[in-house]
Order: sequence, then C-alpha cells, then structure tokens
Amino acid sequence: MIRYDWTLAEVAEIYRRPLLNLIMEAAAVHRQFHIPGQIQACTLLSIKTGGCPEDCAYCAQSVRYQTGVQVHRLLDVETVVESARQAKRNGATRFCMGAAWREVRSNRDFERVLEMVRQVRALGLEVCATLGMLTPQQAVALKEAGLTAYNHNLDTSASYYGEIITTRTYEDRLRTLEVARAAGLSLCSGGILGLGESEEDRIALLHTLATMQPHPESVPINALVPIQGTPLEHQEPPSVWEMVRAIATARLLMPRSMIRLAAGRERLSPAEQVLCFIAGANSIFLGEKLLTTPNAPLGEDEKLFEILGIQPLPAFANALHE
Ligand code: SAM
Ligand code: DTB
Ligand code: SF4
Repeated sequence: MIRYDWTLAEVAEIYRRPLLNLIMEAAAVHRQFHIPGQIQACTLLSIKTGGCPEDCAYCAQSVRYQTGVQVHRLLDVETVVESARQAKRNGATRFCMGAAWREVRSNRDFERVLEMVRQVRALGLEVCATLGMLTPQQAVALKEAGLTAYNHNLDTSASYYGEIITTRTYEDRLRTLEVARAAGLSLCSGGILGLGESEEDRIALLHTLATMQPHPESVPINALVPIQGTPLEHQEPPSVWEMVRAIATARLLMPRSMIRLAAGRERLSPAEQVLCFIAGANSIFLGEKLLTTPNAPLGEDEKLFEILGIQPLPAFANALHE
C-alpha cells in the first residue's frame, strides 16, 4: 500500500524510531517493492559549470563565492555523448546532466541540450537533467526529446530554505516540479543533510516529498560536500547514522521510489554503504566525479559490487513509473 496522506506526526514517529528497528522495518518494505541486491547506477556530468547567479550556500558553482571551480560554458554535444558512452561502458544505466543555471532560457543553448538528450537517449540510457527552473513549454520539449526524468531538489524544509538560498523560494521549487510532472517527466527530488538544519527540518522535508502524489520516482539523499569558499565550508557533514536514518525513513514513506545514496558516499566505508543499502538505498552515482567534486573511485565500486553480488538495475526497469 502506497500512502500520500502521511501526517507530520507520523513521519516524526517513524524518523525517531530506534535505529536498528527502523533499519529492519525499512529492509522488509524494501524487499516487498524491489528486487534485493539490485542497484541503479547513475553517472553525473556537469554540462555547464560555475557562474550561477543563485546563492545556494552549499554550492561550488555560485558566482557569489570564491570556490576556485573551473568555470565552463555549455559543453559540445559530442563531448557529452562521448562521456555518456563511457558511462555506459562503466555500467551506468542512467546519465544525468547538470547545468549551473537559475532557469532554462529558450535559446541555442537549450536547443543544444535537447540534442544531447536525444543522442544520449539513443544510446539506450535513461536520461536525467537538472537545469534549474523550467517553463511548461520547455518541459514538454525535454520530454519530446526523450528525457526520462527531471532532477530538482527541495534540499531542506520549507522553513529552513531561506537560510540556505535567498534568490528563489520553496514555492518556485515546487512549481518547477509540477511543471516537469505535468509534461510527463519522472521526478527526481530529494535533499541534503548537513546544512545546519534541525531534525524537525529533515522530518518536514521527508513529509513534503512523501505527500506528493505520485511520489518522486527517485529521491536523492545527499550528504553535504563542504566546499571551500562557501558559507557552509566549515559545516560538519552528517554521520552515517543520520544518513541511514533518513534513507530508512524515506524507504518506509515512499516504498516504490528509488532512494539514492547520492553525494557524500565516498566518505563512507564499504560496510557503511552496505548499511545504507540494507536501509533501503538502491541507487548510487557511479563514476569518478559528481558535478565538481570527486565521487567514489570506479575500481572500489566494482570491488564492492562483486563482493556483495549486486546486480545492476537495467535501464527503464521502472518504466511503470513513467
Ligand atoms: N542549478 C540547478 C539546480 O540548482 O537545480 C541544477 C544543478 S545543482 C548543482 C543540483 C543539486 O546538487 C542541488 O539542488 C543540490 O541538492 C546538490 N548539491 C549541490 N552542491 C552540493 C554539495 N556541495 N553537497 C551536496 N549536494 C550538493
Ligand atoms: C543530486 O541530488 N546530487 C547530485 C545531482 N543530484 C545533481 C549533485 C551532487 C553535487 C555534489 C557537489 C558537486 O560535485 O559539486
Ligand atoms: Fe546554481 Fe544549482 Fe548551484 Fe544553486 S545549486 S548555485 S542553482 S548550480
């Protein structure tokens, strides 16, 4: 049974359960809705890096902070498609393209992104994009080009959002998610732990996601990657226990969604990652790099998959969501 009417109190009760019980309950629900041992591998590429006018306090790519990020205009179609081919050879089944834009503008750059989507899709990969705010027309154009999913994270609770980002509102964020949904795109939306938010903020974020109908098909749980030069550079990243707790709660609230152990995975030991998988995470980023920061080394992931007997989730296996 999938529920969309969770109350804040119910979410809080689940989130605060004794951790071992929570993990075991999440593992049981996980088995009901997913093939155990099957993990989705997604590869990220930053197709336009840095120079973003937004002020997200965690981000390496905002113009407001001196982060030393290598700024780059929109990549060529061929460079992106070659990178997608490589991702496929490495075992990825979803390719995610990120652009440091506040919003999409309907210009030649957008035409180029549409061409990237067409060509990456033609490789037999699921294609995801994260490009900032969208108009309904742009969302439809992306869908028609073959885009599988649109990533747009809520990051934190509505009430804490203003502490992290002042250049747009939570309502802007929710509106873009609706626009993408209305165009028939799958949604990828989650958050970041370690922004200085309280437990109540985490509960509220999970509540917002779990009361969307339908639930986002994929829910990335990121651990803050502290970036030098940003206001959050000295923030302590969340512990593995906090990650596991958030993952297990997300699994119980949104049983059918893919829960992604996203940024921050490289700081976890293999055994800690396994704990996240048992708690319901069934998707990861595969590849040496996230957008601007390093990810878990490929060789180590290969070893981990081998040891655990992990089967990669085939592309479009979750087409029932689309
Ligand atoms: N500009 C677009 C946007 O904000 O929607 C797309 C790219 S943006 C970099 C994508 C997401 O990456 C953000 O919403 C945030 O959740 C995540 N992210 C960015 N920097 C991060 C960091 N330092 N640590 C963890 N997650 C981060
Ligand atoms: C998501 O939830 N996390 C990814 C992806 N969606 C776009 C981004 C993580 C970025 C980590 C910091 C960086 O590499 O700049
Ligand atoms: Fe720009 Fe996205 Fe980074 Fe915010 S998270 S500064 S919108 S690239």
